[in-house]
Amino acid sequence: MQQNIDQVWPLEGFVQQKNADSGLKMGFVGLGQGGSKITDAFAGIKRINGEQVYPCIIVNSNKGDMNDLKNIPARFRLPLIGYETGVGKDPDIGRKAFEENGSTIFEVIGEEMKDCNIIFVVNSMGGGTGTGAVNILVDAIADFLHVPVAVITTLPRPNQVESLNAYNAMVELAPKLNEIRTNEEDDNGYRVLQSLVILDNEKIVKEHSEAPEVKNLTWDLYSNYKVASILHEWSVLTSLESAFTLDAADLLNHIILAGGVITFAKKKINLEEVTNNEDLINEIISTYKGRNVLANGFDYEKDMRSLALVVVLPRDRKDRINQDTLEVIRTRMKVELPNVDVYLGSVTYGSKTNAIVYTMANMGGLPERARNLRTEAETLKKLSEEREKAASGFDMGGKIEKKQILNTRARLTSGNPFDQVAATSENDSQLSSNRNRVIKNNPFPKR
Ligand SMILES: Nc1nc2c(ncn2[C@@H]2O[C@H](COP(=O)(O)OP(=O)(O)OP(=O)(O)O)[C@@H](O)[C@H]2O)c(=O)[nH]1
Ligand SMILES: [Mg+2]
Repeated sequence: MQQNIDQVWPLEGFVQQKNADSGLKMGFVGLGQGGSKITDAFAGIKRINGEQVYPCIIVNSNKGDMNDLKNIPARFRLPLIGYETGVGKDPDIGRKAFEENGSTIFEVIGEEMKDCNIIFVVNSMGGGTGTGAVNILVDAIADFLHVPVAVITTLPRPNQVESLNAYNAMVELAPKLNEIRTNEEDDNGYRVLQSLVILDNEKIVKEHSEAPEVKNLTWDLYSNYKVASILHEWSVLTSLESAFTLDAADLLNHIILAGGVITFAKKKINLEEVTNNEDLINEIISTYKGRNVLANGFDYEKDMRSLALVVVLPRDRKDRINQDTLEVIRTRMKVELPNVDVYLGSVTYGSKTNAIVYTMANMGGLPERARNLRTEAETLKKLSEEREKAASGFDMGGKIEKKQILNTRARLTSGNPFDQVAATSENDSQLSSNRNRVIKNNPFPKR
């Protein structure tokens, strides 16, 4: 597999290893502009021969917005016909646009993704297209395609219109994580939404502007490559041979398809610096609590249900972690997180010095920003109403009475002098027909 995305985003060296493959068969459907751009990053993940690893489709109203995409083939850029000028940040119109065009879109998704382990619907909350379409597409895939469906979404930076749109769509989406519907054919239950990955744009923009992790990339592309690379690296990790594997089925059944919010953490440990085994174990265990670049404010103690942890070790130093070490880690984590199921694995790669620790957790609760979204939307709405009330406005006061100074002669003479001039019987009828014509074209309603 290629070692970078779009020649700009480096992936970890193990993706190039012999036999490295994508252990998770994932499909991505991007809705609206943000959703399309994130999906484009997944479409940039290629095999050595240039073939795309994951099937990707995007849907958008505005054709101009599709021009920035680098990787999605033209036949998988599906337009919302009838809404070419966009939907103007109105999710109700976005939903309608998707419903009217849904039949073709759903057919293409079915053809391309029916064999996937999971389909990710990808959108950015806040606008009209992605925000309006996300819930109906999740329902449609869950109910009619019978392929597990998850969502990757972004929360907007606080903004009166976008925060409210985002909140209303999240209120509909998040409960689907707990919702089990019954399949009429076999009476079996299925979960509507398997998992939810949240990117908090406010956090990402802030950190990116203060201390960029990668230079020469704008915050949006940075966040898109970040989520695409971490999911892909996990997918490859599950395919690598090892004595202590965490395979794709474990990851799917216990983390990704378990009805929760998914969080990721990744840490590099320089084994030349961390020589003591106890220190190494501490470093590994603390990974999940570390810097989570996508979103923060998770309550790990209260909300974590299950955790996958894989240590990637330099081949020459693979003895640093053996089955015993993994059990020490498991025991220690049991103390720290008593009710959490922990799935451990370890693989090797060609690096000389660095170990990489990956964690993926299934959480039974939302990150802080999402939990506070209602308050945020309400506060912004109130502020805007107050601002409107306090604004100078456009009221210039009532009209000033103007005293008419009347000409004496006019006052003495009554009636229309022209009427009087035209007072022959012939002219009379002509005048009245003219007047009728003028009145017919009058824009103001008759009183
Ligand atoms: N993380 C991330 N967020 C993005 C990206 N592009 C746009 N956004 C954010 O997504 C939010 C919604 O904007 P869009 O995705 O353009 O909205 P849309 O779904 O196309 O809806 P309309 O334009 O109203 O039809 C905004 O808050 C953007 O800042 C991106 O590439 N990455
Ligand atoms: Mg748009």
